[in-house]
Amino acid sequence: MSKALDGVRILDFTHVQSGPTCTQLLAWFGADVIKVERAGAGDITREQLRDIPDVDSLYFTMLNHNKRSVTIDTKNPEGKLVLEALIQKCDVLVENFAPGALDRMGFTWERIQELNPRMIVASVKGFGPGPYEDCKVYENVAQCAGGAASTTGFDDGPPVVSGAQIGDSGTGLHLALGIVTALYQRTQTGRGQKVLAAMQDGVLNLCRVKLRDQQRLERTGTMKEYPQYPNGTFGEAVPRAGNASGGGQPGWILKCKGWETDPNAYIYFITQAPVWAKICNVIGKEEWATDPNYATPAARLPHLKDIFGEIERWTMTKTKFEAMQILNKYDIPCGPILSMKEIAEEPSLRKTGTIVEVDHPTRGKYLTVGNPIKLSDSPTEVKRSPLLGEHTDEVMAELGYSHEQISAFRTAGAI
Ligand code: CAO
Repeated sequence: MSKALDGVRILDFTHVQSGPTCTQLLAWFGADVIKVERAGAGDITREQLRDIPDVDSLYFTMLNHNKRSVTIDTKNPEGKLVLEALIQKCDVLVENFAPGALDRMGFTWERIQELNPRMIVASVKGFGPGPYEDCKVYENVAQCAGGAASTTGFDDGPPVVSGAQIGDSGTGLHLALGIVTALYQRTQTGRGQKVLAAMQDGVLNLCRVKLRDQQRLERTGTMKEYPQYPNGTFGEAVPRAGNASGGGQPGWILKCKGWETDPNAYIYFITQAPVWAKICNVIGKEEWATDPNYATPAARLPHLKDIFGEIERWTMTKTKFEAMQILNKYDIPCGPILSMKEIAEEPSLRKTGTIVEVDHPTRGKYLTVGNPIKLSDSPTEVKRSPLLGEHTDEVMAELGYSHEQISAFRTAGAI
């Protein structure tokens, strides 16, 4: 079966997490992704957080499926020649080097355009143009600079970063969309273009509702769905909302049976207005359905703490899965707090390919997250990540170099 991005060739100059997540997605959609790495070392994540000595780490393998790896020294004059040949042959160059690194290699936008005017040059940077544009950035820096950390956590504690890699993988997703959009525009203009996804921008895009709340706070001085209402105080900026629901449907995380020993025996419970009467029935507080202090969403807001306390008395008598089963019968929105162990063992996620077992020649079998985006006409087959330089000869031959030329490049230290 054909793939959505069949025929698209990507020169993948990415490393660590943000860029590799982007090119992995493109590879899953069928693009030929040629990862250029430094000879001898490769992407730094190959050796980071290793669980097996001398074997590519899970950090690397889980971010670089379906790619080919070539090793080129891009600072070697002959290495530059090979890179030029690749630029001429590829549709997209994706990179997430520190600001200016590509220019320092001699591959400015102008030079790349000279070599291939159809080339799309896609970059992840920490910040867009402005005071911080020259800064190196990692995940948590982006979460802090993009508004996620100041709005995450509890009111009486410090800012908190999320386990979701919204700075790295989130920006990789944004960049992937930019690339396919630029590829589409190229079908009409014939020209390449620059695509930039700044990590601060990506995180802020995902924190859009908090900028909404900043303006609501400035206008009204309060936000009734926040736990600070009605007894706490609001300052000038959006506060940390604990586990409050981001929208107009109040929610909170509640203890379930076993919470004393199991750190994940909790459920997220949403007191959605249309099912309020059903919630009252389930928890045995039928009178709340008609009591004017509880009957409407507005009347409930000042009592949310008590309401969740009462619901929790009920959830503590059930496991999170029992509670989920009962509540779903009544269409009451809720979600169990799943541990990574439970997710890894969940059969339905294996069935859909969201969790995949992959075999690797030196590591053996391991689990990974498959393509979360399912296309009916372009199914994803997750293939193991490449060994360092595994495809150097193959790609050099495709570029038209003879056996002798490849040997000469190798002797010169270019590849
Ligand atoms: N051959 C020769 N040199 C190579 C090479 C190759 N194949 N590949 C890379 N290099 C060189 C680069 O040219 C650069 O050299 P100069 O500094 O002399 O120009 C150097 O390797 C290292 O690049 P770097 O500065 O990007 O790497 P770093 O480890 O110091 O920084 C990071 C890493 C992630 C902080 C930085 O790349 C960055 O800020 N990237 C943009 C934001 C981003 O993507 N962050 C998310 C990372 S995931 O958490």
